[in-house]
Amino acid sequence: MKVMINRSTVTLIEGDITKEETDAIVNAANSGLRGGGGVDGAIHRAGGPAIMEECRQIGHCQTGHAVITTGGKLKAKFVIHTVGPVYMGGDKGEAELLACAYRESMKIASKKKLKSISFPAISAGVYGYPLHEAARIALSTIISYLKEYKDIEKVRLVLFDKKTYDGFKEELKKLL
Ligand code: AR6
Repeated sequence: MKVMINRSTVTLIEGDITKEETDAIVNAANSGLRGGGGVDGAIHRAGGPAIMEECRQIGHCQTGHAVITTGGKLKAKFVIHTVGPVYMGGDKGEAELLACAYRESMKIASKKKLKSISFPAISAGVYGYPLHEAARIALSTIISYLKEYKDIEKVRLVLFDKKTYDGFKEELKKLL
């Protein structure tokens, strides 16, 4: 599914983010930037040890913030590592922190003059964020950013399985 927001496109696809050829892919990291399972593990495996070495130098990233490294062996030139919130019932500021993780990632991309970026479903795996809520926050944050800033031309949401893809698709339809 693909929609236009001003002059930018937002595309939902079912797939593996490590295969993306956008300027940057976003990693759903942890605050220690130590690597882990899920999409984080997949990105470090595919990108090789150079990315982890840069993460070690950076050292830390707070929840809702983002940092950038090169893409190592990936086709994407950069990896933007952001840390989504662990879902703890929804009344611990999770929604704002999740929105912040998307916004900060896009801000870094803008600052680096990148034109395209791919996101996974941040916090929707091990961190336990309910899929539909996570999708609504992701999409509404991306759309409002693109309405305000026109520099990023292409945003792709790369969803790992059909259930996640369908959840995002339903929420995107509701937002339009
Ligand atoms: N491409 C795209 N999406 C993927 C891929 C992939 N190759 N692999 C998994 N996903 P998660 P979180 C999906 O758990 O919830 C890590 O250990 C997955 O199906 O990766 O933010 C970190 O180090 C799900 O829909 O991230 C942190 O400790 C989505 O990516 C913690 O997990 C996010 O799931 C972060 O948890």
